[in-house]
Amino acid sequence: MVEIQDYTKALDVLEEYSPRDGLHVDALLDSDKHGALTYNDFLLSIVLISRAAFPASDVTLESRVSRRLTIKAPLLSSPMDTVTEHNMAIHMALLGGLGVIHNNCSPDEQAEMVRKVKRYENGFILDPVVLSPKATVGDAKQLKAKWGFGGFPVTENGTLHSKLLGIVSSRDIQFHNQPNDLVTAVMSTELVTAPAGTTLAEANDVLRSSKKGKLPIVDEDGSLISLLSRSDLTKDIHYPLASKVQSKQLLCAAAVSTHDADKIRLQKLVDAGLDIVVVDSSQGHSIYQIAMIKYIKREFPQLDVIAGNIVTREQAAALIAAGADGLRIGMGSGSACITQEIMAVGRPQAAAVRSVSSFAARFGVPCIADGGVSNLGHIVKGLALGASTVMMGGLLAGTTESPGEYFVSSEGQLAKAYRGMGSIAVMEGKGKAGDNAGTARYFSENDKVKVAQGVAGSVIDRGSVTQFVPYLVAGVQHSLQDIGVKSLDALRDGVNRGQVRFEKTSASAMAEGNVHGLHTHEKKLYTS
Ligand code: NAD
Ligand code: CPR
Repeated sequence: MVEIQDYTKALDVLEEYSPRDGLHVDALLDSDKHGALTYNDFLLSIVLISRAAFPASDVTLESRVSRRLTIKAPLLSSPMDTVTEHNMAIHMALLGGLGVIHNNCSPDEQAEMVRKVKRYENGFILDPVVLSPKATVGDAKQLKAKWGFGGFPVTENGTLHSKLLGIVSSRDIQFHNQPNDLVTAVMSTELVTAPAGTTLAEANDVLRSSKKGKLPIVDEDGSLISLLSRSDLTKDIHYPLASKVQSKQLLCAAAVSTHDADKIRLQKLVDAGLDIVVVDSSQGHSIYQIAMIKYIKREFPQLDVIAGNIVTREQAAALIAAGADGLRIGMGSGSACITQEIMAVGRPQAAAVRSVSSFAARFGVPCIADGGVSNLGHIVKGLALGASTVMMGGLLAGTTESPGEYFVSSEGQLAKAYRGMGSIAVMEGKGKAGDNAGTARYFSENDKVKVAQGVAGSVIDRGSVTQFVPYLVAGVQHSLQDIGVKSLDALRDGVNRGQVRFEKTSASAMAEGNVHGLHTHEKKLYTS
């Protein structure tokens, strides 16, 4: 029998129900009731935020990566030697995210990578590579190979703030087969320049109309004070989300360990222009890490420090008290990780993210949900639980921009190496291809027996991050559109106020939520 005849009363009748359908996030993550959960154990279910119509492209994903620095796409690549070197860091930053350069290399090599990221895109290039009139064509070719760009100004003293004599462009040297000839023999001397004080917009106009590749900015004596590059202009158009600092250089992050020797490494990274340092350890709550955070805050107050890895409020409190500007959450959740199996420590990632990030939020300290992300939905879940950004290793290791070469796997698929940073291969200093070309990390070298916390393996080809990351960004935007929120702040607010609800899933519910019952299917995730 129908109890209520008047269907227009449906919304009024709904008000009689309390609590609302679905679970509040804290009820979902009540470990007394449900145990500790991870991403696959729940779904965002009932969305009570009213759905004003707006396109997914209206959703902004701007989020803080550390106390002082904000990025437009909340996605980070992990400081692992099969994931993030300069090429990945440059592309992650161009696409609005951030790559953290690994430290399984010499301090000089790591600093060189930081330098490459910082030099990659500039508004005004304040420290351009400058040649002296005594430099040869061979020198210019070597510099082009090293930096990946050509177009070097030549000044009287071979330095900035010295009289500009000409510019050696890539075309000037490309087919010049006399490497010992001086650059002055091939450089262009008919230069279009702009005076000191020119604004970026004015300088861009001059570059556009001059059709030249580079625009030197000179003072009244004709001395070079900075440079503007045409290729940087087009990068601005292609990469509207790019993560930049005020100088318009790309944002750059790199990892250091808690070992004392890494203080020298850090100085080199800072000299190369580092913006964010990630103190990398499997167990962040240690006297070593606390000492390192305090040292960095004292010696490099301009640098934001991300500390970790941690999974509990207690660990978070210790690192926040030491001065951490951001926290990295995840112990044992990584795809190449055997920490939980071998060490019996860790925490399911959803429980860890909620617990740490809700505590850290009270101090305005943003958190990174690191590890265990194997699909787009996991990114949304990490963000919904309170993380400001999400860090990925395995998901990005198969992209063109990760270090290492593709190879054909025994199953005939294109693949790349991926390995945990506490795997035997890394501890023994094996190169990424399994050779001995790597640099042994500074582990507990006194230990006679090396105990692995991760494995070495491979992941399949994922194409370029220039397609993959925009797919992840668009996917998160669509998810937030479904939820009915236009920003990550609104998402977190909706979750905390119980407007965005959750549902705990079961194994059979998960099976239902995935493709099932089809004879065959192709799982194509995106087109671009
Ligand atoms: P670590 O450098 O933090 O620790 C290695 C050893 O050195 C430990 O025994 C530690 O106590 C010791 N140590 C650290 N600082 C010291 C100091 N100043 N003086 C004396 N001894 C010191 O490296 P790790 O924790 O073994 O991690 C190695 C890598 O593997 C990292 O990249 C880490 O992110 C990764 N990892 C991550 C997880 C995870 O769950 N997130 C788990 C395992 C490994
Ligand atoms: P996935 O994105 O591959 O799931 O996880 C990446 C994260 O795994 C890294 O950012 C790091 O925190 C963690 N990790 C790296 N090496 C590890 C080892 Cl040897 N053991 C456990 N976790 C590791």
